[in-house]
Amino acid sequence: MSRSVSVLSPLRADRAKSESRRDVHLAREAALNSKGRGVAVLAAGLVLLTLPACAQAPVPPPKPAPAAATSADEAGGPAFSAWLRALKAEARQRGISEATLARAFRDVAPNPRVLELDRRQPEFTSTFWGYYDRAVSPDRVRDGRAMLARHRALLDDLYRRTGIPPQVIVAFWGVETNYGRNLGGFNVIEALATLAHDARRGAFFREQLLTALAILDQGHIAPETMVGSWAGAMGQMQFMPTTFRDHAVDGDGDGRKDIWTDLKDAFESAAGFLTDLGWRADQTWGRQVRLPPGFDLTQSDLDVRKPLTDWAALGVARADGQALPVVPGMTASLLLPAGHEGPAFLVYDNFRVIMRWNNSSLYALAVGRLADRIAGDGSLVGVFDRAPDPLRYSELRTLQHLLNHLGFEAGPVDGLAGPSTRSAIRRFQATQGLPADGHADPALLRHVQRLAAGQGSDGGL
Ligand SMILES: [Ca+2]
Repeated sequence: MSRSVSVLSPLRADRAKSESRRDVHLAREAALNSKGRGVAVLAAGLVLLTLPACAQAPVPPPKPAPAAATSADEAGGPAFSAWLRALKAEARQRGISEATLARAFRDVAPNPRVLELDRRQPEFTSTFWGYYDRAVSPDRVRDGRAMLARHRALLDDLYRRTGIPPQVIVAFWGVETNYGRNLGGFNVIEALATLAHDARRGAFFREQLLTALAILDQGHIAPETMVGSWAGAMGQMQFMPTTFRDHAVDGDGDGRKDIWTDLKDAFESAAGFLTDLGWRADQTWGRQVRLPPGFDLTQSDLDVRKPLTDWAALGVARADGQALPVVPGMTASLLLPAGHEGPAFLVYDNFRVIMRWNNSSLYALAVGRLADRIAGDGSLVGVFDRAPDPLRYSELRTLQHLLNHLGFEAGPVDGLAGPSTRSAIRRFQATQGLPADGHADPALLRHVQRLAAGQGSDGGL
């Protein structure tokens, strides 16, 4: 085997930690799928290839294992070696020192595990409960409250200067790395070099790699301790290198932006990033709400924005039944992430700020709710079926095909529950006398299949 294995084995001992990150990434991808985007560039700089695009694009077969290297330069084989020489030449042109390059790339070779994680294709779409109950678990809430208490002085000082509430910083920290317990077990330079050398999204990851090298060259962190996710998200708050470049802050004034081991730097950087993304200090992210009987569910869409006063006029109240706050000029959207039988949320501008950090409404709901729980709020109000069956991606495509077949115009059969699919579901639900929440789930698919098969048969399921 190449010598990279022995060098990286301590990191690979952390694989179990990176596996728990995987669920977060899967949920991110599934949520991105619902946005109907091919390659989504997240605000944090994370790029995640969405699965249907993944399924449609020609996916190169896994590369053979690298041949045994005879020198560090040849680690990963001659093709990688030649690619690396060109990469280093570009890095030198950007002013990165020879010493940094030598140290950063010592024993670096393409990591098959990174490619494996990059190419995985989950079978099931994410459900709200599947994501939420892990991201906002009782342990996560308890630990978050302990972390809030432990770092209170630091966080209060940050709040006074930036307006970002302490519980919001702690919630991002909890969702991103479980309060620093899971920074990812990958050597960032090796992971990024693997993805940059790979053909699929090489240009994006090449820029991330060159940026990571500049971060090393500036002395913020040593190459050996620059660990991150398989996709190169780094430190306590999982910043991609370009996010670090544009938003990281030296909180303690020691000249280094150490978002890996210095919490002052990490918290300050998160607050700076949120400020740059447009966080409004005078508002929260949103809240759980109660809908009146007979509410027009077609209004539940992130694309529908109304003043709070309009929602109140439609009978929307706080979850406990109290009236909504009256804030002139404040707009909100209504979300039913688990369909009409699940909880309802009104979300505000700061919800969209969270989605600029990570473009997933499930992620944003988890961060917002975890922040509220850490600050002392109770569980969601209501009794819900928390274990609905997830829908397979293949079933979502079947659903789209059948909706099109029945004349409901769901758009391309792409396995993405985007706006056109949701609209088609709403129209179908309306004709069937079902609550028009636009929510795709196995029960809806069975209903559509029955209709398509005619005569009320079970449609072959
Ligand atoms: Ca510092």
